[in-house]
Amino acid sequence: MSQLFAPFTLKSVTLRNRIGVSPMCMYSARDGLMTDWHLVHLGARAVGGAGLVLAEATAVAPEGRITPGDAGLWNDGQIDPLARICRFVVAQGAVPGVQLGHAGRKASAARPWEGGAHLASDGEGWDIVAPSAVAFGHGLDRVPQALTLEEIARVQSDFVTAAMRALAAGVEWLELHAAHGYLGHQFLSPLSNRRTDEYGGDFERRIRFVVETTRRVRAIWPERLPLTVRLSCTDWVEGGWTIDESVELARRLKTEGVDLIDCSSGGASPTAKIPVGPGYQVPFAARIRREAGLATAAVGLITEPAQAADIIQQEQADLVLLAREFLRDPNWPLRAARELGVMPPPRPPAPYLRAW
Ligand code: XEN
Repeated sequence: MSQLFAPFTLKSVTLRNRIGVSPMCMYSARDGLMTDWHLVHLGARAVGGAGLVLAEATAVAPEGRITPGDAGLWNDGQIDPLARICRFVVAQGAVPGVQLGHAGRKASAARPWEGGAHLASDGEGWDIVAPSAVAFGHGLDRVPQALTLEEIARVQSDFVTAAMRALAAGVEWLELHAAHGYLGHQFLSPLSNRRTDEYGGDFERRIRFVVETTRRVRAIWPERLPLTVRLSCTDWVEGGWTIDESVELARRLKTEGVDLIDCSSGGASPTAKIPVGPGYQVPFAARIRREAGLATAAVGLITEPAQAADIIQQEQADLVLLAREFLRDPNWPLRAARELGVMPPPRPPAPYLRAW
């Protein structure tokens, strides 16, 4: 049988297969509250057979939202809408997860379909913060305020409190977002981190924010539940964050109790030349898995059932996370099982049985 449909156990959580829904921003929340849109978006993919359903980058503080439409977990009122989604996802046989994030200098932007540029703080936007007062550029041109040490500690506390709310909502798989040029990644990358204190400079100092935040979250996140970190494994820019650094960071995160690295790339620089193609980030997942001895998830232009099955078969990653392909086909896992001839085929929900 294709190993793509073999169960995967991480801590006390077992996924029915190796297929996850990658966290995808919907920009459709109101005041950080997930809406019916999120229930249908995430619920449909649980119905479609995904093993893991990860909700989008969810802001730990209002100023950490990418856009005014981002989901959040910065207040207790935001627990219930997420809890409703978790209950539905579990009822479909999938595991519900959430990605916690802070956008840093990429915050306060218009939704992509409204242009994606920074919103002014005297309009719909808000003041933005980052490791250093360096703008991203290309429409995200506002210069962020460099975080003080007190403010860094405050953001880390926000991650902890948001994680506690996720737990209260019934989330069983927690991912910390340290990729795609958002706050955690902004600390890691020399392109965005120009600090001269203990949070910037050499590798040890640039990783401090992510390592400390992870340690503080792991301290309250139950040992029985997986904690994962998404990394941009390279900036694809000379002088930027590298795959070698990602391997070493993964080793450190393993000792902090991280269970899996979700291996993406890019997002730190608008001028990066990224060789986008089928499975282009898979080699990062393979290297970290092999050299850091940690489970990995592969993501990025994984679209074909045979391609996904190969990644798992060749032990390049423990999981595949699909993003845009899941938008095209919420039933991708059921279709993949049929194409791969998986026996016995996974059962769709009873009301859909006659279509499969
Ligand atoms: C390098 C960008 C990867 C794709 N995106 C990721 C997002 C939102 C915008 C698009 C994220 O991680 N929240």
